[in-house]
Amino acid sequence: MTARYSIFSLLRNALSYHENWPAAWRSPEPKASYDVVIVGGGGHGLATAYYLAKEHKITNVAVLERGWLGGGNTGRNTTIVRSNYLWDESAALYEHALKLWETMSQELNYNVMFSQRGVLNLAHNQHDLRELSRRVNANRLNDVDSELLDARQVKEFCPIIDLRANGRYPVLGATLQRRGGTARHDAVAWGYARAADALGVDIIQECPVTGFRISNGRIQAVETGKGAIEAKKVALCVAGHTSVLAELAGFRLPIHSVPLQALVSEPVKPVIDCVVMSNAIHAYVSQSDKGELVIGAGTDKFIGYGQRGSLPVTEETLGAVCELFPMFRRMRMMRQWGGTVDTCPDASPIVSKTPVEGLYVNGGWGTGGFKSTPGSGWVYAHTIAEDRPHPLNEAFDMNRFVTGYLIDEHGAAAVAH
Ligand code: FAD
Ligand code: PYC
Repeated sequence: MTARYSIFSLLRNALSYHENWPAAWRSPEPKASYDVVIVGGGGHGLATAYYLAKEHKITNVAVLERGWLGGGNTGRNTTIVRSNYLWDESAALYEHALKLWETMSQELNYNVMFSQRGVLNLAHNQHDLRELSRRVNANRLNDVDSELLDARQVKEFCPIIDLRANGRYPVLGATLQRRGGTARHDAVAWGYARAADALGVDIIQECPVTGFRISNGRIQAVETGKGAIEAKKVALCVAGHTSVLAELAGFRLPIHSVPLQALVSEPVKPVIDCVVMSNAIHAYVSQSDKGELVIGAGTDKFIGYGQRGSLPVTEETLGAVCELFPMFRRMRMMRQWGGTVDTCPDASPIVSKTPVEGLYVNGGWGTGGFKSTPGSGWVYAHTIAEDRPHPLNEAFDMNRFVTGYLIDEHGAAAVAH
């Protein structure tokens, strides 16, 4: 910890009501031109900026965010981190990310509260059990820690689960990834922002990108609410709006955007010290350090860009959650919100060059991109710096929808896409 953030400075700022608290990053006016402009100031965009500066020594970089940092899905998700994906390509990418999570607080000198409390994925019928055991075997072949638990072991690991779940969702077993867990989502955005800023990256909020200047098939500049900004390279990182921005740049992506919602309860004493997910009932539960239950629901089944979800989805999720955890029945829900997730037909992301030279795309992470934040930024920075993918994201090229080499992760992607 530097002197600027020492215990004395914390005390001084507490006593002065934080009035002199130094800003964690600058807020410069945009320059006329940059080597790289990143569109979108969520975790992925900020991590990309950080790794461009740190790993590739490219520091003449701007991150343009239309609202505030982390105000998109980064600050709206339920913070589950794991790497237990089915296919080799995904396991390699998400496991790379998980390894970066394990050192992130030290790397950024910012406590992102990464807590490896273990993630359970429940099986409610024989089919679930077979699917999950296949995934456990595949994970182990890829050196991803993964265990198959029977019902008794599930109860030992998470005693408040009712295995009968009212007969509707009996628990027959589960997978467990012990290295999985949760993190504080906005701290991830702030940590990457502060570290990128310290390496010279300009972070510019309230700066929407409204168009692209393209000449002879090559990107020249972005048009923004603060005027045109020239750029040698432009990198899209606009979860929820990837297809909208791609269309502005003149190409189409097989992405559709849907609302996904979450809610938190009133805070209570610690009752659940792991993460429980169930694909069948589209619900996932953990408890935050403040004591709130963090509960995620399924997606709405229609395209929508409003950052909210519909009531029937919440009702269905809470009904099932109360059957799995009868002790939650009398708890009050305090807040509900939604995000817009952009999903690909194979429930895998796109991290790729595009038909426009110098323009790159990172999106389509759907309901599961928080866990990939460091890995995504790391491989995307490589792709931008070298103008070719890193081996870890080669398979996630947008051309897979032409070649047919899809990476079907519907089973591991958690919430139905
Ligand atoms: P964002 O944080 O959305 O950043 C994109 C940014 O681009 C936004 O800040 C937006 O304002 C900005 N932007 C958009 N258009 C423009 C423009 N024209 N100009 C400038 N800026 C623009 N994933 C998990 O791994 N685990 C989970 O538990 C999990 N739970 C989730 C629960 C919910 C309710 C939701 C909504 C998502 C969840 N996810 C989860 C998915 C995860 O949140 C996302 O995949 C991930 O945060 C995407 O990160 P990002 O940085 O790409 O996107
Ligand atoms: O990808 O693990 C996940 C997830 C959980 C809830 C939403 N996404």
